Amino acid sequence: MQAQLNRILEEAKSQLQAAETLAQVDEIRVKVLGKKGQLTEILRGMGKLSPEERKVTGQMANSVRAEIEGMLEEKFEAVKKAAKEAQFAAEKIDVTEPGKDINVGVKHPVTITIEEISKVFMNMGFSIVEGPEVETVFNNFDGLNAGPNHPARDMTDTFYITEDILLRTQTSTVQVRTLQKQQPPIKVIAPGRTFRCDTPDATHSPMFHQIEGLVVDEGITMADLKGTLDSFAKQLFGPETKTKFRPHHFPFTEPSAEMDVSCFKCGGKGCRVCKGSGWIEILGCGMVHPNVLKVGNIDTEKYTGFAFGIGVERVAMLKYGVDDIRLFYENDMRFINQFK
Ligand code: 2NL
Repeated sequence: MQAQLNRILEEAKSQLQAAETLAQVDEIRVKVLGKKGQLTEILRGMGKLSPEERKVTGQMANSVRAEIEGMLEEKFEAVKKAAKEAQFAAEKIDVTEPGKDINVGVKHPVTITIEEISKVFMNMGFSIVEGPEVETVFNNFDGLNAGPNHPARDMTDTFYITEDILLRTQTSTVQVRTLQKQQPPIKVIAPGRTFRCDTPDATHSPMFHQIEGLVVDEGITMADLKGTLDSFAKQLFGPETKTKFRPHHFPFTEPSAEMDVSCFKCGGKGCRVCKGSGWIEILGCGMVHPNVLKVGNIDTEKYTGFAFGIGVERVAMLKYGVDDIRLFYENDMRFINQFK
């Protein structure tokens, strides 16, 4: 029986040494000290022994039990401590580790161009006005002196929603609203999205952006128009830039003109950007037609004005050397990220 006790002790010792988890330690406790444990069985069987044997074996059993209990306690604490250390190690935060890169967006080239153009005009005292993309036929055509038979009203050029409602084909609609709301002096630019029923190709898109400008005050002349737009061209394309005005026709201005700038790439000698001519067409402009001023009940004897319209994508394509307008709308990040 004493040999058995020794075996139990040695076995418990070696098993406890190998144990790694609380569950394993407890399993050993149950196996040795549990109700049907090895040691419990021996103590139970001691009744059959002679009093002397019982005394010696009892003492030994008690000391073995004490030793095993001590070892269990010790191992229990050790395993608990190891588990805690492992948890701390796993949860350790390295505050010196570099952070993950945040993917910050970039401005779209059309946005950059609108902001650049707007800044030039804001520095010259213009305010920015905005209006809806879904508009009345009146604000888009009649109010701009484009009579009932004007070709631009054609279904093939304009997205009509109903007979009286359409997607604006130019941002002049915002200026018609301004004329109706406000008496002169008026000095505004209207940037925004515009829509025309075009099949997309390298230079056409059914949705594009415009910035239109409008100035109305006493004594405004063609000289104000030329001075303002020449200064704008020099600020956007560089101080060496020259401008020239070619006669043109728009229903909402009289006289009307288109403004060309000397090529910012070759300086006017002729290159691929200006197609050899040395000049690049940049905007349409003119003196506001009296019929348009009348829409805002503005006294056409007292007040005159000038207006202009700039195609944003066209300017962006020229400035950044983009040869296909569709690239602006595909949102391929390899394209967009080049304008950081
Ligand atoms: C172009 C031509 C132009 C205007 C827009 C305008 C607005 C009012 C009154 C008179 Cl409220 N005119 N806008 C005038 C001339 C030309 O745009 O080719 N744009 C890309």
